[in-house]
Amino acid sequence: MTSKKKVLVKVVILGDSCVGKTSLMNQYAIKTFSNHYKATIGADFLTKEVMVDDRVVVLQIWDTAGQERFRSLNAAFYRGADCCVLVFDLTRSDTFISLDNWKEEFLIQACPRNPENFPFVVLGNKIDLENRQVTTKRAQAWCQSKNNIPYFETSAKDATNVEQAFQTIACNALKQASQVTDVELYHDFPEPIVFGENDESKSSAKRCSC
Ligand code: G3D
Ligand code: MG
Repeated sequence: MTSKKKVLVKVVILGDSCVGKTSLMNQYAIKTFSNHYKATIGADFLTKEVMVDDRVVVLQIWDTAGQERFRSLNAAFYRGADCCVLVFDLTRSDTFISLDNWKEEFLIQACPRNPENFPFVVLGNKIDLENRQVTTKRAQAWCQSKNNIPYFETSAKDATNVEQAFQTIACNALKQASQVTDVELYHDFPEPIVFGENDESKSSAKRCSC
């Protein structure tokens, strides 16, 4: 087995229960959506490789195992994160209002070196549903007021904007991780981890640019 130098970045996904965090991660990393999905099962994170400019980035995406319901996430969940994805449900304005708390909780727990410039990305999920309660304008205004956080409206169900959102997440996580010294940044990894059955998901890495 050959070994390549790759950059590992950690991404955490936060937001109220049932907004679609696990479904988004699965849609991106495994390209599946299950209407019957009930809870987060198994591993604490998934990994997926992407090309950002000329670098292979291993995105380590951390999802909660349902503890967000009790606001009792372990400190290890937040530690060392390079990007935080805040998810709300476009059909439930209470989940949008919660973003302030999730952002604050992240900054308290993760304690990043430069909290003002820490990269967040906001996803308004379930765009495929009709009964929306949060307008694009309202969500964009919130993001702009928080130092211009990138905003995407997504559907984990039909994959709308999921790839695009995670490309931005990967780019911003890499920029954040690049502020760490190269010694800390580079890791030796075996050949790509493969998800899914189809040929597309077996290709080693997706390409994007910042
Ligand atoms: P969570 O991880 O944030 O708690 P889940 O959320 O990913 O478990 O999703 C919660 C419910 O929302 C699930 O429905 C899931 O199928 C649904 N869901 C997630 N994303 C979308 C989306 O983009 N569109 C639609 N229409 N539904 C979505 P159930 O019924 O299994 O609880
Ligand atoms: Mg979940």
